Amino acid sequence: MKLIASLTSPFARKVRVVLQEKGLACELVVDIPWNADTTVPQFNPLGKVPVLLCDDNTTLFDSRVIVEYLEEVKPWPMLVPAEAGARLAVKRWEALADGVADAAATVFLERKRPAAQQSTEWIERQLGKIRLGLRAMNDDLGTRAFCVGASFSLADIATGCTLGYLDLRFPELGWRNEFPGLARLADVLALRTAFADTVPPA
Ligand SMILES: N[C@@H](CCC(=O)N[C@@H](CS)C(=O)NCC(=O)O)C(=O)O
Repeated sequence: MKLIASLTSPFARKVRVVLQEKGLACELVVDIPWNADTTVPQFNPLGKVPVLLCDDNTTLFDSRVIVEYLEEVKPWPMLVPAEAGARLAVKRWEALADGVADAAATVFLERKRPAAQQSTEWIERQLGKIRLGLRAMNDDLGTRAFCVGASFSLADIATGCTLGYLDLRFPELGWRNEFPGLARLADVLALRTAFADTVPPA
């Protein structure tokens, strides 16, 4: 298997953490989809990373599909619970964490446009999603050690990757002060090898 990914993408990081947690070998092909020489559209018509090239030449995207595939390929350690209620809760967390990362990436890109073309209304709308999303996750987490139930899951991975992306792109946000539960979770996740090995480069 090969994973086409950029090193700063929170979605690609989620897949890389899952691969490592499961002990699955996969060649990493770094490709920045914004560069003129990107090969990503050859594998994903949407031009987005991550893309997984399977050994039978199938291409898989997006990150949620890839993670579901990896869970099938190697069910242990189990990152998505088998029980329906817990499974839905994990998928919901993943959707929320990915949504916050999406809003953050949108703000990052909007702020890179020439100042005269930027929409402050659009940026505020996305920042609102980030704030409300973080608040919902922090409230849901409460004092538990993990996002869903009593064990580490894909929900923690998705959340950790989104928080890592906020640290990278929005250090001024100060989310740790406002959301201490998430800060505690991020500190615990940072101790895992899979997280430490995939910290996005500054
Ligand atoms: N929902 C997708 C989101 C992927 C995504 O937005 N990737 C960004 C990098 S963080 C990208 O490749 N953007 C390039 C583009 O939009 O053209 C997933 O989970 O894989």
